[in-house]
Amino acid sequence: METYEQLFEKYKAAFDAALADYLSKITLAPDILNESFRYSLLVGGKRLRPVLMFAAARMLGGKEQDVAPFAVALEMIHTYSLVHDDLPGMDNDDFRRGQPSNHKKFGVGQAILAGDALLNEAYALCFQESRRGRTYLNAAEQICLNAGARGMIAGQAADLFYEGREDAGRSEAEFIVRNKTAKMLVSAVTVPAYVYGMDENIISLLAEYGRNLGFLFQITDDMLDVNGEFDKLGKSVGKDESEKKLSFVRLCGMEECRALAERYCAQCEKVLDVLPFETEFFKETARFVLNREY
Ligand code: GRG
Repeated sequence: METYEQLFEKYKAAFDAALADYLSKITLAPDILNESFRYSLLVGGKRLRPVLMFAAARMLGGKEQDVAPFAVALEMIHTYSLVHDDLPGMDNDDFRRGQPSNHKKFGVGQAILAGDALLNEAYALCFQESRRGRTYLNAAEQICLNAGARGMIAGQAADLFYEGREDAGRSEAEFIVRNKTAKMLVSAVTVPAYVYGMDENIISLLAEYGRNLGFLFQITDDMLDVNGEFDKLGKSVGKDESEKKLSFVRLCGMEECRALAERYCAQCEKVLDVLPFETEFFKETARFVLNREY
């Protein structure tokens, strides 16, 4: 029996192979776009979203290859969001995944374009997959909705808007997390269920897990911004405080954040217990996120 870590690494390796395969088929011009596009994709990252997507495919009786192009598309969208988030007009971060952020290496203009290219190529992949049939089309639509103006972008817009505003509170913070962080995780776990044409009840339980994991993920992210280490995180720390972000730490303090994170973790496990599948990997993932140092 494989341990959780071995299983995680197996899915991660399968994803890296799928990404390498995708990249081997495209060469972008000019060279600077080709380089900036690949740089942020290949510089590292936990690959949490594709790993969850592959694990969900297996849990539902399918295999990694069934959803590999969607996993590549989702990680490309995630990567574009990080490239744009690091720009001076947004979070202004010089490091990401332990390396200089895209704009530090290629300049602001090229980094904007690298992000745009990642997003558009991801959509092209979603369109290609949609040709496989209606269930793939449904899956592709979810990826686009969750990443777009009714999802991650809405969360990011609110995140920027509420910076430094004393009148913003818990419901605004929840809007940010639900959209900016959780919806991408909802995509990760629900896409295989859409592809396999599972019923609404299964999809909504998986989405509920993704939402709870998203809150857990963001709360631990906020806490790591206070007590995490640059060497482990690969990105700057202490920025939420200096930029007066509407973070959970700012709203509740560290102690209450830990209790809240534990509650979201327990909620993840509770939802998983209702699913008629072997869900241990997903429970372990919630516990990993609860205790993560990176
Ligand atoms: C620019 C539209 C737009 C959105 C940006 C991703 C994002 C939204 C902002 C980054 C800041 C942040 C705290 C986002 C919440 C989600 C999050 C913690 C992303 C980082 O994900 P990880 O830790 O990154 O999975 P790796 O590098 O491991 O892939």
